[in-house]
Amino acid sequence: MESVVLSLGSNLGDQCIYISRMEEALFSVLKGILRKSDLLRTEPVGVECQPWFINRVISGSFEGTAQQLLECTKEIEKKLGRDNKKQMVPRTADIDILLFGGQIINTSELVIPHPRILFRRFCLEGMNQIVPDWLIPGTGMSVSEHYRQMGPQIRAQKIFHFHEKGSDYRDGRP
Ligand code: PH2
Ligand code: MG
Ligand code: MG
Repeated sequence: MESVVLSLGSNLGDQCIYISRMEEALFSVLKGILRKSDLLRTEPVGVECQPWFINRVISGSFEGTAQQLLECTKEIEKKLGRDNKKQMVPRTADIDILLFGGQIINTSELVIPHPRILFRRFCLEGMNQIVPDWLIPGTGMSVSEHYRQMGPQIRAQKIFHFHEKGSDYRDGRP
C-alpha cells in the first residue's frame, strides 16, 4: 500500500462536474484517509490560448503498482470523454500522478515525482494544503519547504480558491 498524491484538472465543458466525477471514481480506487485541496480556478500554465482550468489535488492510499494506478486513471479519463487523439488541447478530464509513496520512477510512460510539480503553483499550493510534511523524493525537501521557496515567476501564476461548504478533509473510511 502506497500513499499517493494526484492532481485533477478540467478545462473543457462542465468543469466542476468533471472534477466531481473524477473524485467519485478515484475515491472508490483509493483507500485510507482521503484528503482534498480546495477547488482551484487556475490560469493555464505552459499551454497557449486555452481556457482556464479547474484543478484539485487529492491524496489517499493505493494497493498496487504505479503502473496499475496509471491504468486506472487513464480508464477514468476515457470514461469521462477525454479525447486522446490530439495533444495539448483542452480536455474534460486530466488525472496526473504527482507522488507515489517515496518512489522515483522513470519509464517511457510514467515519470514520478511528476516533472512539473515544482513549476506549477496549483500543484505546490494544493499539496501544501493536504500533505505539507511529505518529502518530495529526490529533492530532500518537504512540500511546505518547496511551497515557501517558490520563485516569483511561479508565484505569479494566477489562482483563485473556491471555498465550498463541506469541502473539508474527508475521512474515506466508513
Ligand atoms: N495541465 C496541463 C497544462 N497546463 N495549467 C493549469 N493551470 N492546470 C492544469 O491542470 C494544466 C495546465 C497539462 O496537463
Ligand atoms: Mg496534466
Ligand atoms: Mg495528464
